Amino acid sequence: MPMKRYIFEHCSLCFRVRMTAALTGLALEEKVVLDDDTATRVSLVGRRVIPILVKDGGTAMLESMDMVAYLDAMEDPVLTGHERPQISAIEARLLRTMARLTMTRYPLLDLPEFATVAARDHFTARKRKSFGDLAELRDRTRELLGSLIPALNDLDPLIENPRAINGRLSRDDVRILPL
Ligand SMILES: N[C@@H](CCC(=O)N[C@@H](CS)C(=O)NCC(=O)O)C(=O)O
Repeated sequence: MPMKRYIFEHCSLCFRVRMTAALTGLALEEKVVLDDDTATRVSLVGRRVIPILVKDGGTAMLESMDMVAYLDAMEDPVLTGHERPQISAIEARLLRTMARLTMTRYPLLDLPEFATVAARDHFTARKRKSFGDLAELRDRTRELLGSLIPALNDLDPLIENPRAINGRLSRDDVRILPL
């Protein structure tokens, strides 16, 4: 059984896996799961989670950074640079503040995980439950962008090189670029 990743295109954790596969040149099969398709994920790993990497032989991985480490170690590693704790700290701040900007917009996009009306409605209902009225949040874009700026300002001087945040490609690039 060839290696296969199960993803949502909008999901930044899923992008970590895509990005690492692209950087390492590994050809993985890809399946974009519909948002309301819980059954596929439950049948693979017993619960509704994404990304999932099914390795050669059929064992499934559930943690995106474990998948990144696994894929990078398969042939010639590319994520060889050092990591900095400041980058993970900014990642956590960005994740907290950006969801109200991003999650409210994803269902407006033509993404394969929303290929059916039921899948798009499912996502919208899930996010409404977590964040409240999505259109109302979109109306607050200026204010929400303002709350993102301090973390971006702190990130800016930490970027050592436009091609690699710490000067040489590292797992920190996989943490930050998808965001
Ligand atoms: N620690 C896990 C977290 C995975 C996770 O939280 N995935 C979210 C999507 S970003 C999820 O599965 N949400 C439930 C769902 O979408 O059904 C990882 O890094 O891979």
